[in-house]
Amino acid sequence: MTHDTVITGARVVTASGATQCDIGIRSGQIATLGSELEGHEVIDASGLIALPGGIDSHVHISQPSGPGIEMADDFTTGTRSAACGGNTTILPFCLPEEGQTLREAVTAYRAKAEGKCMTDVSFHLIVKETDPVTLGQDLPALIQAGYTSFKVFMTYAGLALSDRQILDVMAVAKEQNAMVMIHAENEDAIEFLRDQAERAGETGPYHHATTRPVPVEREATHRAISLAEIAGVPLTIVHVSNGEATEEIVRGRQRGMTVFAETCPQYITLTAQDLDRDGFEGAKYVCSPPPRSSDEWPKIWAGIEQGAFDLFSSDHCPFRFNDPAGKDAAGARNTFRNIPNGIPGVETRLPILFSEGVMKGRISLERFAAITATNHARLYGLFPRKGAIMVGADADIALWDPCITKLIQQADLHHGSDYTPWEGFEVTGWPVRTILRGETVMKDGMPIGAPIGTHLEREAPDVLL
Ligand code: DUC
Ligand code: ZN
Ligand code: ZN
Repeated sequence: MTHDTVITGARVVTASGATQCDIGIRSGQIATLGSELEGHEVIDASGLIALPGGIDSHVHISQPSGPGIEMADDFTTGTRSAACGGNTTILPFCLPEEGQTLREAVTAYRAKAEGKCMTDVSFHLIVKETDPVTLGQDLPALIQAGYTSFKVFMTYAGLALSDRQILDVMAVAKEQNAMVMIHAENEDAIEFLRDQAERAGETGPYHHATTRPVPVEREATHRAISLAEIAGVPLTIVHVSNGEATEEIVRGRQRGMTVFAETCPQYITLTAQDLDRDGFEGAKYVCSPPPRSSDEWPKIWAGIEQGAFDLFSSDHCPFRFNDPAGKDAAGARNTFRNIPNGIPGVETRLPILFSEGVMKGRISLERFAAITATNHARLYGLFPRKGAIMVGADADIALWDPCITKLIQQADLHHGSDYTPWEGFEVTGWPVRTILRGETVMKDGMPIGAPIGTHLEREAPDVLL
């Protein structure tokens, strides 16, 4: 039987190996991997690399961010940018607004995304309340409905949970077989350092970094893993920024804990000194945990290379720079405390890792596929439908040209933010075509076609990576 589309000539890479073959696509799924396949449409991918479409499992879009603050991306621009960066699925967080229940928040997010997306989407929940209705009814019902992962915070007033609350939430995850993701930074320690800094007049963007030093993250990482051990649940530590936190993860595993870890491009390419740029420029780099010293980069690379990190995500959390609803919020120039936390990066995540990791010989293409797509699908209940180029999976494929060398520039990106933290950063290798369920959604840097992205219900996490 012929195919709707055949991709010929590419080197086809999965997490478990690479080969030269044709990819035959029928009804949006991969029907055949073989040679001399026939199709109505033939995509000549000679010289290109076919990778599983990227899955970015850590993205913030249209998230409520406080009075007067607005995220730079809605689902139209966020998923457009994701598709142009070689992604076919993203997992944004669903944060209830003040007074909204978790279920109401999910309904509202689904409505915001409906009909707008150029990638498939699925939502992690954010649990910020531990009242009986949330933990006894809403959370179990939502997990059963396919929202099988949620994030809890150890920092931020209004979001941070106490240790007891985290344990109570973990107990629900255990009962319902869901994945707990944790933002590990010690809120009391940050508050102590922030008060000290402000009293000393140290209020510029750079002091966002000095008031969230490595021990703040290391201690919380250790505590999070200990709490998961006490509750008897697997855990994912998101956005790990430094070597000492990574050591805590490795030690937890050595004790027998099932703990997964994620890192992001900012922790191998940016530093705290970026927050110290002239004037208010440093605000462009304010995110949490903050970028560290470049001494930490090799430690994060060792974790990427040797397996401490299972996931490489963007933590795309975009605000506009020249905007009172963004980085230039009321009071932000008076103290770093008021600068919205987060940086854009969904479009540049994959090119940065491809260039710095694969092209510089630090990681194999197979490992690239694992930490940018396959592991995300497994951990968050999307495998085998997503995350691999294999028969029966959705035909979610990114075609990469490893010969393109270019400078990352805001002018070429498709997000809603007005800057990129990687302006002028040179990369080799760029996705030239993104295919979602057999349909091309990006070609040669341009988004294509209607927003065909759909919402994905998810299965339980596969913790046997
Ligand atoms: N944590 C995130 O995961 N994203 C942006 C800001 C933050 O603190
Ligand atoms: Zn976080
Ligand atoms: Zn985040």
